[in-house]
Amino acid sequence: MIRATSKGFRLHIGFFGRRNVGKSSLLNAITQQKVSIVSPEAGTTTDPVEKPMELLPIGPVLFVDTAGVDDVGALGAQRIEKTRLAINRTDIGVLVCESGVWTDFEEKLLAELRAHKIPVLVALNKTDLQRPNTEHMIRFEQENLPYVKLVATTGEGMDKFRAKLWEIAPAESVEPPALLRDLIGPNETAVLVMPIDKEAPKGRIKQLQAQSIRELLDAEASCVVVKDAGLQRTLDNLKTPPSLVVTDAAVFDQVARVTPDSIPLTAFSILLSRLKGDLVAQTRAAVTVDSLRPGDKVLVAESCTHHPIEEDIGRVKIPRWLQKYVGGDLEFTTVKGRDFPQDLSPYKLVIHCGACMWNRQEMLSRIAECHRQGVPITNYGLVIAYSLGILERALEPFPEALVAYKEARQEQLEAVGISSLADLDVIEMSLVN
Ligand SMILES: Nc1nc2c(ncn2[C@@H]2O[C@H](COP(=O)(O)OP(=O)(O)OP(=O)(O)O)[C@@H](O)[C@H]2O)c(=O)[nH]1
Ligand code: SF4
Ligand SMILES: [Mg+2]
Repeated sequence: MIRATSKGFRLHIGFFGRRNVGKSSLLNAITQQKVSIVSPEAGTTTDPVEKPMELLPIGPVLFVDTAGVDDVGALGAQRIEKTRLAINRTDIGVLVCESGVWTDFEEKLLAELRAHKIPVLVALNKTDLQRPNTEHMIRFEQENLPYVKLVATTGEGMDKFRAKLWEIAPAESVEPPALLRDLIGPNETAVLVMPIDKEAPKGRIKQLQAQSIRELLDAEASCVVVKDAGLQRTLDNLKTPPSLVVTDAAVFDQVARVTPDSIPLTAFSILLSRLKGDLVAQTRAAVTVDSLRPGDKVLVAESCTHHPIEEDIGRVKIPRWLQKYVGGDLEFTTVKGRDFPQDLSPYKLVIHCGACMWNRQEMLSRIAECHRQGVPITNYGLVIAYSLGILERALEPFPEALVAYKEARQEQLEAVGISSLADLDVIEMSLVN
């Protein structure tokens, strides 16, 4: 069974504003359902309320209604914090305000959304009670800030609201970037290696795997899906070698051993780094593994919560491979979902899962936060491939990342006094001999 579009592939549209301006009323008006509680009391919405919907012509979206940013008291501060976290995953920000009213709160929210490079639509609500202020509208026009006049309680202005959302929707939402369809041509074959371990969802395949199959079909390519144990037999049986092998990173080492060097090989999580994160930056971060020393702290972050299995990739396999590479014990901390430490200074490296459940904006926000604090952030597949000595191979399908990898390696070598990769080959050869 393949489920409906997961959250990670929906355009996230967040409603932000002061309390009582009509954010929840607007959510109910656009969805034509009573999704969020509405009341004249300020502070009705406490936790973000999410509603997935098919919004034509945009497609699958996720509306997120939030708590007002002018909330008060200790609880209020926690609610505001949750609203701030919602900004991290917002693709379009709807700044809801009462017609004719524009305070410091609206100004700061606008600055915050802009700082995140989020397209903003100002919703001037309650226009039945007060006319919009002309000066405000002149300012919006001068700043090219789109706005729309609404009465959320009656649904007035909703068509214009929908049209404006479509106007400012990022190009990516119209033509979603490729997971792997650009890596393979018509009539070619890709082999997808999917171990069915205890972590695999019961009776179905993961959304990411389903999307991979769909993209290969869209590319008029053939797709062979195998478990890791069946890979050798499959490769032996194929008359023409596949143009690409994509594996779950948990079995990267076995798959790399079985797949001939002439066949391009990568991992699902590396595809995810390109789709949801920043493959070049996360590749560079993988190389910083060389500066890890025994005793260093490493943060492993997963975007979703799942029950870890015995040979869990984040808790067991990555620590095992990485400690072997570093030659000593490292101190690992694992976090899940949105529980991410605010202070990253204790950590030398952050290793993130592919974030298949998240939209790109949320993963990019997390990467930006790590960069702001000067802590490198890489990804499961990249760090596994690096510690197994196969990252260069795994990056061959991605020329830009491959260049970044070689540059980063060169910089690392220079830092330890070896002038080129060729010199390193000579040193490694003489060590082997
Ligand atoms: N007259 C009028 N009242 C509105 C309009 N939109 C919302 N309201 C009313 O304003 C009050 C607050 O609406 P909500 O939708 O709960 O506002 P909110 O921004 O979600 O409020 P919090 O969850 O407390 O932050 C309710 O009494 C609504 O009926 C509108 O366009 N016109
Ligand atoms: S841990 Fe990350 S990559 Fe794995 S399923 Fe959860 S969100 Fe997706
Ligand atoms: Mg509300």
